[in-house]
Amino acid sequence: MTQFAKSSPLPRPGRTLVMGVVNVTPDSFSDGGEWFEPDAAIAHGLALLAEGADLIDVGGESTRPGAKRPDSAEELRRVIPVITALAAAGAVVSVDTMRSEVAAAAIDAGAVLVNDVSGGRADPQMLTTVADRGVAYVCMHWRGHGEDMQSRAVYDDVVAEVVDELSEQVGAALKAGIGAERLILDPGFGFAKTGEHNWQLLQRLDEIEALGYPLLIGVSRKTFLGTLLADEAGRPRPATQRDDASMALTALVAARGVWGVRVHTVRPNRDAVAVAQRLRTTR
Ligand code: PMM
Repeated sequence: MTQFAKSSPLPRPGRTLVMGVVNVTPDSFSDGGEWFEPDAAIAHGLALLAEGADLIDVGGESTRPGAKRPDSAEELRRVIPVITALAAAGAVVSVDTMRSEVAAAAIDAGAVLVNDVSGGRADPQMLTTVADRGVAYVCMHWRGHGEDMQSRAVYDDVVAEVVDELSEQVGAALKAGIGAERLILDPGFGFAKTGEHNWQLLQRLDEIEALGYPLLIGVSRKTFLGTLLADEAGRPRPATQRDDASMALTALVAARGVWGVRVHTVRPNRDAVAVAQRLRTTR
């Protein structure tokens, strides 16, 4: 198990970390409803842990385009029992939330990383909450909530604009007091991005890496892979049948040494990381 203590620098074990996803939601695009009951979510998290997940990311709000937000009481009801149980079982837990209130309760329940897909833009208290608690923070590129985010997928140069906007978000995080050694960046694949934007970001990942922070890559099961793998009639490949393609991308980004991948299946992605790592370290 990767050591990931509060108030200490991020673990960097020399290979890409694998973050397994537990969506405690009725409506996530990739696995909506499958793990909505707390017992099912806990069992799923434990299964991912047994497969070798370095972290378990627990979320209670679907961020799919067009999704309606649960209120914070409902989000807390969804995630806190699951985080409590997984942390007690020894998992390194991250909480996928845009709300400072949920982040704070999740940290109290044992989470050691806050994965904020809004990168501090959704809740003005988020950055100071994370700074005060001294936990690690995933700062993702974000332009707005799910209900209208795809209308914001307009760029002259997506990579340059993501770099600029993420730099702004990083500046705010540092100003709020989050230690640079606890920051992880994420380009936000599919968040106010078309498939073409996602491919450009993957192609030019070096420009995001140049910001100098560890990178988390979340492409698992996303729509652009469904489009890539569409059948002859043009029907996109369903989300749960995109895992092999997701794993291929894991191998490619692990080969360049990204800090982590956020994925729905753990064992095949751990294997992909092992292959990439073996090649990377062969002289
Ligand atoms: N994607 C989703 C949710 N949370 N967090 C980070 N850091 N990066 C992502 O790309 C990301 C995320 C949406 O996917 P899901 O509904 O399958 O969880």
